[in-house]
Amino acid sequence: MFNKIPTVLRTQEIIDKAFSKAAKIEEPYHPDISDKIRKELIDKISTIESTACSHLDRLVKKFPSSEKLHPFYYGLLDLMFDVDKYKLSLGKIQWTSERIVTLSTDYIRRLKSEKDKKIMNSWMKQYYGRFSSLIKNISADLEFLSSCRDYMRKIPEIETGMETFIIAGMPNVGKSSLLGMLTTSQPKVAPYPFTTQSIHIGYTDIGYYRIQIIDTPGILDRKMSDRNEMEKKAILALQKIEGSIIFLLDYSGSSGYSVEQQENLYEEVKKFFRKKIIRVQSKTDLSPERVERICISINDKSGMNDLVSEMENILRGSLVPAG
Ligand SMILES: Nc1nc2c(ncn2[C@@H]2O[C@H](COP(=O)(O)OP(=O)(O)OP(=O)(O)O)[C@@H](O)[C@H]2O)c(=O)[nH]1
Ligand SMILES: [Mg+2]
Repeated sequence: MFNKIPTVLRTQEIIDKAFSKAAKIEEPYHPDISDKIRKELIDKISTIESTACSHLDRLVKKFPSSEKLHPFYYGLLDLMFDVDKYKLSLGKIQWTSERIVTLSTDYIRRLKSEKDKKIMNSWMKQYYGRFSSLIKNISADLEFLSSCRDYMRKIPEIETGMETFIIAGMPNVGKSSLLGMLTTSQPKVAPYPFTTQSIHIGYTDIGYYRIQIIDTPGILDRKMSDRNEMEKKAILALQKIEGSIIFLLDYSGSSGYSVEQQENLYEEVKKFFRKKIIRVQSKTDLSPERVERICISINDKSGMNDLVSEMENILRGSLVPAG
């Protein structure tokens, strides 16, 4: 979605592009010199209008409108810049495009009923000036939208309509190994705003369902109180994704985190996300004592069927109204 936003030309670039196209217009031979000039000037105005307006209209069309954004994306955008300012800037761009059409129509109409070459040329000069100042008026908006675009393109593309499982747990408990086990192809990797980490997204089918699994290294593996405000909000955006959480607990001691630390994080994730959570004990080849109902080991590939059928139960349940 965000990859389709075109490069935002700046004020001077739009003016240069429009004027240089207009400069190339030349009427072929015409018996009447003032007819020739008139035709030429009218063509120039139409060219300037269409060059500028097609760029501005494309911006308005291709920048996602904030009302239609999924709350996940809205949350992340709102962190970075004022969404009201974003709306206002797009509105100004659209208004300017409409003004350029009106201005051009007006000058074309004046030229049509004029015979005097000098007057025609002076109108043309006036048109150039008024067109330029309309464009210069949106300088700051173009600048602003251009930086929005740079930011938006870095936001990970999550399929907001797809059933999703988010893998959480302390570092080193086996999250990435599990993602690799559950999904077939290489996961997509995308930097996550305001965190030092990237998220990894994989896809697979469970029963009839196409699902998305998100591995969140460095994101859901630390206490929220250790986070700054921006990080907290960026993490909270994940809450807006419909889905459930697979929480890995490593009782083998090999992750370097105590059971207590892991339970604390579990409580926090539960509180923050209020989503269904599947507790899964990992690395059971190292510590065979089963504590959780679902136990897996990546090394001896055990327990995957149990986990997958639990995921399927949740998927089925999500289609049945609660209660
Ligand atoms: N013995 C054993 N080792 C495992 C198992 N699952 C993962 N590991 C090992 O545990 C280590 C950490 O696994 P990762 O999958 O990278 O863990 P992670 O939770 O993604 O770690 P971070 O991304 O750092 O948070 C790796 O050396 C894995 O090979 C398992 O089932 N059994
Ligand atoms: Mg990992």
